[in-house]
Amino acid sequence: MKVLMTGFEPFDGNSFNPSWAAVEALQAPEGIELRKLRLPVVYQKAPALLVEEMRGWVPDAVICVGLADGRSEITPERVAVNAMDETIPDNEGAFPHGDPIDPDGPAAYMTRLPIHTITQRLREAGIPAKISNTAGVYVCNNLMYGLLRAIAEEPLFRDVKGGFIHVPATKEMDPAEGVPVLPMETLVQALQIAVETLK
Ligand code: PCA
Repeated sequence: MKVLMTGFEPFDGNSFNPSWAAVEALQAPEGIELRKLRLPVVYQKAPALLVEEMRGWVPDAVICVGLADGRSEITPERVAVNAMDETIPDNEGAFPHGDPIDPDGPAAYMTRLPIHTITQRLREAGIPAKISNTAGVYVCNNLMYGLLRAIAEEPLFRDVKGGFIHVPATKEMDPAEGVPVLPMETLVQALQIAVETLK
């Protein structure tokens, strides 16, 4: 089974993004061929780079990972919405205020990952986890929307399982006081479990 995993470069003044660090540290579970892609926090580029990689390799599954600073659990995302509206610009200065990702696209796309099973297995392993009902309105949501649109529209990707998982901050990024953190090993273990759930 071929699985593509992505994480993000740092953004918003941070010098570290645990999403990419966790993906980078992940070992391919038995029977899984794993490819990893580090994506820029840029609305226009992240989904395009992902879809380009998918066209070249056609994975069976795609798990995109991003940081959700302030969350205390691993949160598999249920839905991507057709909006860009964060209070900070992306890493190239794009700063949309409520614009649609795709003016002709549907309001939302639902995940194609088994998020209930993933969440349950994470909890069984003692990892704090919860399904999230919003991936936000920033570059992570934008990437998830682009991924699910490609799966919905391109016949090549018809059977691809795909979706997004947000992870909490870790101490390596030196978060502001009071921001919940999980150990980096826990993030890596959580992604391992998520990938194994797809087998
Ligand atoms: N988190 C941001 C973008 C990149 C990342 O790791 C988000 O949640 O949109």
